[in-house]
Amino acid sequence: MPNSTAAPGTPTGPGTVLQVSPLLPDLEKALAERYRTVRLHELPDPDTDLREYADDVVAAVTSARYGVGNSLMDALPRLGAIIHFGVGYETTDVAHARARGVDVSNTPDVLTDCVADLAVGALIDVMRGLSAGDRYVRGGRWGSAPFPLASRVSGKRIGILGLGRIGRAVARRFEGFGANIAYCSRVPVADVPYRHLPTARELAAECDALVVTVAGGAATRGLVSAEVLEALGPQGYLVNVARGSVVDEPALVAAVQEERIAGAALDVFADEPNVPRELRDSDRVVLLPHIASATHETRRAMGDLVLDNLQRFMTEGTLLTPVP
Ligand code: 8YV
Repeated sequence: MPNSTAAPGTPTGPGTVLQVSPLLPDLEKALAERYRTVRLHELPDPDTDLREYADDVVAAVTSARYGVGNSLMDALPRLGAIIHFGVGYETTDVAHARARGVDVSNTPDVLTDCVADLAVGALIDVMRGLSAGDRYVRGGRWGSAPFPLASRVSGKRIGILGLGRIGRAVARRFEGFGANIAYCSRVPVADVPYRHLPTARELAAECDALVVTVAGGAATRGLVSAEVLEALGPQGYLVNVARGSVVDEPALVAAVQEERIAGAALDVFADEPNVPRELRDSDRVVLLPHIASATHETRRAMGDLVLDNLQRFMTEGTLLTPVP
């Protein structure tokens, strides 16, 4: 029988793993083979049906998109770990988890290269008009109207908003483009050769392209405001591979429509999968369905890191990559 009085964080007996959201098929299979796993999202009536398992759940596996809400956490008396598939974990209230003795992990590092690759590709796309050029050829317009000239990428001033692992990887890549790189973060980062600017507005005013790589959550909500977009200006481009919440989306829509910025390449949105019609209708915007980490290699590595965290927790009661 599960010990319903065990302190959170203490894996007494094997315990049940709660899978909170859909995950990669291979990861779901491994969870089901290795642990007694309950898929919350597949229960006919999750709130009621969970009661049958709640006392036995010791770990929850979820994705950056869903996290674990406080009421779910509170319904699981033996919960000791929340393991996220993804580097972002703003959908889980970490302070609430810690207060309950629940440890939290994410999947850093393994996705850094792919996210940085995509940020660079997205900026080249919007500045050189790759997707727009593709639409032009497919639409049979080649030959009837000239394709407009684009903006050079090499040698430009690139501003990185949030110089964490992903921001640094983006910066390193743009070094190869002879870019002049500056960044904004709460405190200057030691050991980087890039110029630090204290505010997003100052950074935007001093760059040709602003690449957003800062973590999501309350602290960064609306950081790319109307004022920041104004500072970026009609020759400036925005790339967002972080979270839709970081950008004031209505302000961005207005800036795109009124041609107050040159363009934007967006992998994330305020209300995914819903993308404002004004953005979908604009040729100055490159739109991607939140795919920055979505390669076979990286998603496999993220899944492996989830399993490694879970195994460590189930055997030793600790996590391999706890969130800071
Ligand atoms: C994934 C992400 O799309 O790592 C993150 O924070 O946003 C992406 O890598 C996400 O984990 C899937 O839910």
